[in-house]
Amino acid sequence: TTTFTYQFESQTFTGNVSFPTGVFIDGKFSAGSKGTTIDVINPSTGKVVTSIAEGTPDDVNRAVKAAKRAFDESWGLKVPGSQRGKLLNKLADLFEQHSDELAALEALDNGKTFNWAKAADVAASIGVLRYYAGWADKIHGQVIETHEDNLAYTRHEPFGVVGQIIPWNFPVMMVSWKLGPALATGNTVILKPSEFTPLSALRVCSLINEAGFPPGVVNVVVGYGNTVGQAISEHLGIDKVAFTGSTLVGRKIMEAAAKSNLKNVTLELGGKSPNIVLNDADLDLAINWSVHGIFWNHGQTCCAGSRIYVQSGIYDEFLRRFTEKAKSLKLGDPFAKDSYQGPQVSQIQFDRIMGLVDAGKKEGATVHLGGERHGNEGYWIQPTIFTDTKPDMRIVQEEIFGPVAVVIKFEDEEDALRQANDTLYGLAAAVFTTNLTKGIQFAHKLQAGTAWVNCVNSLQPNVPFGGYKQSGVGRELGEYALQNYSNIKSVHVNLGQVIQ
Ligand code: TXE
Repeated sequence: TTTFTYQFESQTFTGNVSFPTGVFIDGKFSAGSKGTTIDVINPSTGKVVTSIAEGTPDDVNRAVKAAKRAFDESWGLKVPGSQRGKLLNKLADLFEQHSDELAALEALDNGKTFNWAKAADVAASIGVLRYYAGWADKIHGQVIETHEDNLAYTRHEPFGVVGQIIPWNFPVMMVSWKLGPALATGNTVILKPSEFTPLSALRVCSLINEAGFPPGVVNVVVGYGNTVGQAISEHLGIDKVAFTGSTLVGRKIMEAAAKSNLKNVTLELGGKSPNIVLNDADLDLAINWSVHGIFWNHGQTCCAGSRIYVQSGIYDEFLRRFTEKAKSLKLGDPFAKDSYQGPQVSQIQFDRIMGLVDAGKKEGATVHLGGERHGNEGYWIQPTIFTDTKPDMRIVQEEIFGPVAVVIKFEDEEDALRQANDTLYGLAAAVFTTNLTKGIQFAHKLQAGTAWVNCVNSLQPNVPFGGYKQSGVGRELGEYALQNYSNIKSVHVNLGQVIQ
């Protein structure tokens, strides 16, 4: 096992972070079964910051054994919900104590700014862990009245061992979204962080031990998607898999689950969220939120408002002021106080985004702002705005997952709704209007799992989040997420019915 040590300096945090890395199984760190490593790259510079152990399908097998043993002996329904809640709260306390470190690790291997990582990602993670800590002793079934000679009731039982595969855009937040409901309901976990952003999840492993979770309750195996991710999806000893990532990989996971043991699958996938601004919108509000919607987290947000439909009466003014605001966003060192935008996460994502920007140019859209790389090292991209698009252009249909907006003029509200819903995706949608009745009518007609009126990106631990159409299956957050992690058992007890 190795230790990662790094000296961070930012306006709000200066310190040494040092923690063991490796494959985390049964409460211990070790090398992966092949003894190989994965380089962790700082996307601001493109340089390697450390190497961590590469997990393998053999390591997944080991983790499944540990998780199964933990489930049978020291977790699941063996442990009262109040105790599971206590440990989740302890973990939240430790997240709080180490929030600077966790935010610094996000800035280092993801490239998001330290300040946002701390104020949004880490703070939201703490909120989610506490929310599910509160649920842990409030999970129960129902007594169902049938007839006098029968007692019927349901139990909400954990699945057992669950696999969780998470992406790189919100590394630590996805750890909390996944662990919170899975542990509250009594499951044990094998978590696979993204190979691009493993550091915060590896730091969390030590916090899990410190919180006092029994060994094997949480196991973390960092590895590649087509090895470790695939092994989790098809493992016969894993009873459920939860995934956040691309629609392409979500499909593979569902297929692997179908071909193996028909494990329960929940998916949180991509999006191409529409953001509709009506003539009567409060323009300051609409512009500020719209900028946040697409440029926050460098556009690497599954619910990013990447298609902005603006009604003709305000189109010119909206575009002018939206562009001014986008221009004013400061690209810079993720650890600097005034930086808003850092680099994209990886060379692969940089190339994918620039490929789509080029497709937009070739297909005849106008580059109204940006459209080029920023600087000459790392994976930085200028905030980019396209206009004069056509509905079938790739930049209008495909998830770009970068700081790239398309701004589209419309006349008629029905037409805006039709265009907004003309997508394979259905994760989120927003509408800006001062007419609340109209806002609510739009919210009801938009085909999306989340509809925002006069805001975007609003997520709360107690409000469910998930996709319509090809944006996903199942819901995370809120009480609804507990269903993702519970098997419902019906019990019938005969109280005197006689059969001849
Ligand atoms: O995601 P992948 P990528 C979208 C976004 C982005 C695109 C590609 O559009 O441009 O996906 O990103 C693991 N079996 N989103 O390629 O591959 C992988 O190791 C099992 C939206 O990085 O889906 C990682 O842990 N697992 C999204 C996780 O899947 C596999 C967030 C996500 O990576 C696997 C990220 C396999 N065969 C990207 N292949 C969102 N919903 O927020 C890969 N993985």
